[in-house]
Amino acid sequence: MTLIRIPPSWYISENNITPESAFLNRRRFLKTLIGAGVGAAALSISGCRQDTSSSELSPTANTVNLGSIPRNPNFAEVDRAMTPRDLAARYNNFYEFGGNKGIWKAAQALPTEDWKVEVTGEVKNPRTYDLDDLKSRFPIEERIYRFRCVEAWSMVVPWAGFPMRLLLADVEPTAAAKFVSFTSFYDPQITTGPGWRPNSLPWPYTEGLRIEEMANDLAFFATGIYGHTLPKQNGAPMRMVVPWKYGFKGAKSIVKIEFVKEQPATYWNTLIPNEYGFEANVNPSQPHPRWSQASEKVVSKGSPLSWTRIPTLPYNGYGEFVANLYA
Ligand SMILES: Nc1nc2c(c(=O)[nH]1)N[C@H]1C(S)=C(S)[C@@H](COP(=O)(O)O)O[C@H]1N2
Ligand SMILES: [Mo]
Repeated sequence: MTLIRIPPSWYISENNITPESAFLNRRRFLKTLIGAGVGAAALSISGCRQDTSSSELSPTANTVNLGSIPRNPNFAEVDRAMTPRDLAARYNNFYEFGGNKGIWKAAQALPTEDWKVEVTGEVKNPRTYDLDDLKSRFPIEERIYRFRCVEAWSMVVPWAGFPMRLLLADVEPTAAAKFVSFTSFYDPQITTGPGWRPNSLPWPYTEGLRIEEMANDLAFFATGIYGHTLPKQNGAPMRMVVPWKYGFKGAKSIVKIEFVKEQPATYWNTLIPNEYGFEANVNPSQPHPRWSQASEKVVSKGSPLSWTRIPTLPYNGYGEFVANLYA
């Protein structure tokens, strides 16, 4: 049972972060951890050995070095320090694998082999991409983006991937397509996070954008981070990154992209609509109903968690790229 023990420092150091999952009750939570432990134990037997020099499982163990990736000069740096790789790999939100930040071991149960991404709905060329298709059609670049969670912590992360507009051009939405719905991997046998009772939470995790938002150059599909393929806990093998919006808009481990006529239902907006809007642009002057969004904690060290508090920027500092979408 040692595998299910998540270092207590991750709980203690978090006591002044108000989590999105505050509504999840304690008993569900414990049950979740037990379920997660089974997944982690199974993994350590099947054993992926990349990057592990000792017997200790590392949070980046399942990743592969991507070699040299061109860095997009428009997003080559930001006005704050890069988050350490190990912290971004250990401090996560991925509720499919548990209701706290320490889910990286549980997330190793995510099966990423033979991954497929289905693109469907209002498009001229519906397609199902496998990872080789994605790699050959969409050249990978690196972008350093600020990353702001609605809970008021933030990071600076070097993503590898491709702009969503390239996929748009490949599938050609019809004139009827006004919104896009993104669906994350979900299998109740594997994703052992909160809500194990059928229908207790709106799984699978879904997110949505207006089609103009998806076409914006900033909107990105990440397939890597820190020069390596994504760790499972960060949303392998492909996740959304929309840096002018709160982090929950960036659905992980995408299996389906559907072009639709109406605004689609999304996970957090379905659960608590008055706290998690569909648009969810980073906005320091619009407080969350339970806390201020005027400033943020740039996390800089993991255990115990430490951070610098700085003012939050409108659109997370990306107004020059996206403000025109909301004029
Ligand atoms: N499928 C899925 N995607 C998700 C989440 C989740 O729980 N499930 N959490 C979101 C939230 S709240 C945040 S802040 C980011 C966290 O991404 P990171 O763990 O890579 O930093 O992922 C987002 N994408
Ligand atoms: Mo978040």
